[in-house]
Amino acid sequence: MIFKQLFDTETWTYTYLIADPNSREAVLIDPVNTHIDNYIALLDGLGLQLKYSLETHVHADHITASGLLRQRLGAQTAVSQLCGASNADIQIQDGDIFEFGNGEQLKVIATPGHTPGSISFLWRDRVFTGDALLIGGCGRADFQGGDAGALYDCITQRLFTLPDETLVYPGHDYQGRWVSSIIQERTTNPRLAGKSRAEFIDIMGNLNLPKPRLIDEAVPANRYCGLDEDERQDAIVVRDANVPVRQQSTAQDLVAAAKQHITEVSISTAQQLLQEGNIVLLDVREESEFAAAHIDNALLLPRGVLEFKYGSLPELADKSKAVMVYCRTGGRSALAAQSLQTLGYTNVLSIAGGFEAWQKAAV
Ligand SMILES: N[C@@H](CCC(=O)N[C@@H](CS)C(=O)NCC(=O)O)C(=O)O
Ligand SMILES: [Fe+2]
Repeated sequence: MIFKQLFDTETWTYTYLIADPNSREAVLIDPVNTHIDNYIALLDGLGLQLKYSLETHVHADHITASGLLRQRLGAQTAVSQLCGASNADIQIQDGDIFEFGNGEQLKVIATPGHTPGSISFLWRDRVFTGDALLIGGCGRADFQGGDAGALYDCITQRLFTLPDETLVYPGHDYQGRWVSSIIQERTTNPRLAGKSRAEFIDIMGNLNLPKPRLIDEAVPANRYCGLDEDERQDAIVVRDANVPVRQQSTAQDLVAAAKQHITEVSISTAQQLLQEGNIVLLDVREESEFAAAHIDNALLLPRGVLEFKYGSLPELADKSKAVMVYCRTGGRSALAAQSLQTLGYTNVLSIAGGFEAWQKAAV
């Protein structure tokens, strides 16, 4: 078998690659977005096909690469159903088994407490514990719905009951350690060895750790497999079983193709057209983006529901009237403009560079 433990020096995160050298099928556990190109090069170099990108939980300290791995390699993304990450391909439950290669199995053990959706994966003689059980420690339980009592229960009842020699591979280590074992943690982990549930809860309540640096950015992004708002909308991978994944269209390909069929206008032209009036301005971003800030007099029509909701806007009743669309950077609006043309609108424009360019021009 192929097994690699990878480390992200920025966030002290471990990522694991497991692969079957015969079938060439591979699995990644907890990939980090900044390493996407390294993963692709590694998989390519070893001639591997990524089947699953698995998460031990919704991370607070780094952004997952799973959405990018889905887009670029066609991997299936999976995270616990308790994580609120509804666009992951697989919503994991306790006891689920991921099969890959020639009969290889990764078994899911629910290990809540660091977060409600935290899970561990058991493969052969190894357990990947995410941030439930760390080497000589454990994940904190003071944010993201953490629960120290639940953490104590699952570590003592589900992890410490695995065979003594089971190797423990954690989601992080902040002191350069790589691997431990169940017997080592059960007998020497200072937060757990010989500690009662109440003592553990007390220890966990007094860690006084600062918030992870990236928490406000990472948690929302990880609920969408690590994709930002624009990428989520544009993350359309056309899957055709007859075409190898690497040759299939990516969101960028689809946007580039749409731009061949629509008319883009610069910010200054857009400003001028709005001043002249008699043009419908459509914001095709998500409601939350629109609520944060938008161009005056724009109407909200998110790209994802455009075909279903355009009929409810009286301003769009006349299909010969000029319509100008924008999004954050011009990708979604290119696709939206093309959709409007397909729906029969004859005079559609898309603002190049989107709202970001609009705001820059206003400074
Ligand atoms: N300093 C780190 C924070 C690290 C952190 O809080 N890590 C979490 C896991 S997401 C944890 O449970 N740490 C346990 C500990 O530090 O004892 C950062 O800013 O990212
Ligand atoms: Fe974590």
